[in-house]
Amino acid sequence: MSANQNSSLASSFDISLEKSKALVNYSNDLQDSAASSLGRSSSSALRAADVVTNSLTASANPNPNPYITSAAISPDFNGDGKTDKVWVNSQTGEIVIRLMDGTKVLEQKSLGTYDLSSWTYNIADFNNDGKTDFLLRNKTTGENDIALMDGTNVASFAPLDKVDPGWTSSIGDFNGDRKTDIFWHNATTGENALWEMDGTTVLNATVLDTTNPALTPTVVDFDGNGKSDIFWRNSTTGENSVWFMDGTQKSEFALQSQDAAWTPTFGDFNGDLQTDILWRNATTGENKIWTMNGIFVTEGALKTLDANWTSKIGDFNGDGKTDIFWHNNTTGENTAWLMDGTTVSSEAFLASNDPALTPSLGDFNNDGKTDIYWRDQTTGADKIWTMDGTKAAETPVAPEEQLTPEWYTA
Ligand SMILES: [Ca+2]
Ligand SMILES: [Ca+2]
Ligand SMILES: [Ca+2]
Ligand SMILES: [Ca+2]
Repeated sequence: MSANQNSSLASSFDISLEKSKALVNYSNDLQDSAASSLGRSSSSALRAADVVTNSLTASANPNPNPYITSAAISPDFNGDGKTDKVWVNSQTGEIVIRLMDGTKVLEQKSLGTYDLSSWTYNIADFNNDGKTDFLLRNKTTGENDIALMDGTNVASFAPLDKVDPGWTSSIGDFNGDRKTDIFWHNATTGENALWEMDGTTVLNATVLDTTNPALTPTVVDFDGNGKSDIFWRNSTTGENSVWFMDGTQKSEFALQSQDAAWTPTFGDFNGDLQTDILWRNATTGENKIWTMNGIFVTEGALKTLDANWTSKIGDFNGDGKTDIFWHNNTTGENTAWLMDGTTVSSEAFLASNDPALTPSLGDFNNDGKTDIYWRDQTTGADKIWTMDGTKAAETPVAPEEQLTPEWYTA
């Protein structure tokens, strides 16, 4: 990184202590949703054959599903197939990247300091080099910047046009060139736009149809054609629909309604590279899966778990079929459901731990199996569960690598 790039990356130092933590949570939400929506990257996007034949995007990671291996979805700044971690200091606004090597930190570097009350980020892979990049957005000024990463270094940094506050960015690959594009949505007006990207260049900026402001978009790939689609949900009426995208062209279809009590999470539970939906009813605790084939839905009911349980998705046995990790925020109990489409093929009975610990998922050792990072926000004594199907091996994070409580990770 040149001194210039460094200073522009770190140009905003206006620190707001009160709001910083809220922003970190927002960033976490962004990254959570990035991790849970298949189509939004060059990822679900990628057909299996392409992954094998394209040396640029052929990941070092042995998992057969690009959802797990794509650097646009799971942070991997050096492209070694091992998930890396982004840390944000809620007091100073400093952002630090840690390249992971299993349960150890390979290398770390600061990206500078940001006003966390204004700045948010998406991870992406804008140039399809298999190394995670950043889209940085200032939701106060509307400023947008791209940082193309090479390990912990910023290989290229470029400002994009401003987009008014009120617009939110999502990432996907709408034209199937495996370079992340930016989908813009204004939740107040329902306006939508698409920027097709090539590295730091906006190839085309296109205004799409305006939607009912009650609709919330999620980027998916329901037909598995390597071009992202948009799932629209009206969380008040429960109505659902989809835009199948081919670049900026769309075909719109209605899907079955699910009343407002149901919340969708996205995965690929049968490993066919078509995004599927885990529906959870937080009131009744009911869970069910929709495996998608275009607009055709196969529904299967799963076990009921009470409202204290929250889910995250990963692939713990490395078979390319998304599994579900459940954590009980009250009791600290944990379990993992290894999935085969709409059925649970195997259930793990994992150890309980302090309910205050926060799990985040990634494959830190590049064996194709998602691992679990446990953040102890109070003591900093984090630990990593290296997963192998229904088994977890626990390793504490080394004392010299522990981070103080003001550091948050997604
Ligand atoms: Ca890595
Ligand atoms: Ca699927
Ligand atoms: Ca699996
Ligand atoms: Ca692993």
